[in-house]
Amino acid sequence: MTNSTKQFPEGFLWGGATAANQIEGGYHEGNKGLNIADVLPGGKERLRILTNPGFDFEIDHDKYSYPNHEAIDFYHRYKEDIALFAEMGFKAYRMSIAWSRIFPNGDELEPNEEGLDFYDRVFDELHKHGIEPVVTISHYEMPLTLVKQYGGWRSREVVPFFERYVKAIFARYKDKVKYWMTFNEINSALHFPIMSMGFSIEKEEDKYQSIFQAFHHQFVASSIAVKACHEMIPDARIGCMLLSAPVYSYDSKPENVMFALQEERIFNYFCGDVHVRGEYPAFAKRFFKEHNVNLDIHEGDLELIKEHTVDYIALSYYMSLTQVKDKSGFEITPGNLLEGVKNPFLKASDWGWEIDPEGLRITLNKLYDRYQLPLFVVENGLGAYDKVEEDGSINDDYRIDYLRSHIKAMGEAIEDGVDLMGYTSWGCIDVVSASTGEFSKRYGFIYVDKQDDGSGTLNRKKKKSFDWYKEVIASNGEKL
Ligand code: BGP
Repeated sequence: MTNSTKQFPEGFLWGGATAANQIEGGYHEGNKGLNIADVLPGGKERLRILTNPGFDFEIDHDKYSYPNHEAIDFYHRYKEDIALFAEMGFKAYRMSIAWSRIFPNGDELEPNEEGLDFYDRVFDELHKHGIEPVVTISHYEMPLTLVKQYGGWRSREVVPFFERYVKAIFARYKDKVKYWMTFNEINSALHFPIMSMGFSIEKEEDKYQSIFQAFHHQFVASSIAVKACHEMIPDARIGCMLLSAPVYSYDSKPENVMFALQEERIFNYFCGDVHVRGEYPAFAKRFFKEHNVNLDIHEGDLELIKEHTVDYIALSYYMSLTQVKDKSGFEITPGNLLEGVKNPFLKASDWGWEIDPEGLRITLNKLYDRYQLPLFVVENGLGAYDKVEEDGSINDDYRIDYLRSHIKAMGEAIEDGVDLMGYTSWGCIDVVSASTGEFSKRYGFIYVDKQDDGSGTLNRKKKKSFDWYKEVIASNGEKL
């Protein structure tokens, strides 16, 4: 099907996205230290850990498998993978740096040269192919020492360690990386703080106090990073990264509409407001009061946050959420560990994530109305089971349909007036799933022969969507 509306601007950053912990493997190579992802088992056990207290952060090979340890071995195969990205015509590749490769325990004084060297080689390879690196500074991979000894982002002591880390990577890569973002899906911590904040909630009554105090530490850390980036790499841009899911009211009953608005404000806008406007939003006051949140704010924090706000907003978008104040009698959807009620107008993926391209247009419009800052869709995609046919082909038309409809929605948003910088679809090559630790939940244009039981050759194979996306990029979004 052809669509020739010329909606996407010249220089639009088409590409794909991954994260170090889900792709690299080599978990103890190059002097890397352990990070939080290294101790997360695969399968059902992971889901239990992400949503329940009492995880001890120890590796137990007799009991569990650890899919992130080898992942898809990008650590050794990055040249082959980047060549495939280049073949698709990627303009940009979003990736993350594993903090624990640069500071293995997180609290050392000097960075690890082998870790720095690895990313030098990756960035050089990308530039060789004319691909712009877009780098997440922290994507679910906090050094384990900071988790175990300090309590993750709950502790203020982590802030100077993060500062040392960001300054080390800015100094080293200032000529190679011009697009940065701080914390992946920072707001996801409201639902599963382990991955991004490095702690689990032990007592339900402490939940909001610990999460919002940790947010405060991350906001301070983010402003330190923004300040350092602007000073050290004046021609770079640095953004925040938000998990975005518009929240619909199930019906027009005013109490449900208000409930959906509250959910949307706390989940979608709270972090964005602080990152972009440099202030805690007005609605936080009542929320904090009602949830017994008393923030420990140090002198100078609020000024720092106000002065060093982000240059753009990066976002992930997979699905929308539908809410009703009283959920009894409603069917619940388990999307991305976020809980909503079933939307009768939407179909869902095999993992219950409701597919809603119009929701992407709505999200982009809402974010742009609110912030008037450039937006960058840095994650979007369909997790699906892929079948390798006897002739070796993988006909992932369902993925093409999903991506096509979401790219169309972005085109509409651009026509609506939204300033959109680019699109890097999630898991451009199959990766370990963050929420389930499975390999069989695949997103890629490139299939990786790695199975849930850990078997497989790790060979790469192009799916049908590979050639489709190549055309999309070559036509700057016109041929869908
Ligand atoms: C986001 C994360 C990614 C990624 C993606 C898909 O929440 O930033 O790391 O994994 O979701 O999620 P999943 O792997 O659980 O399907």
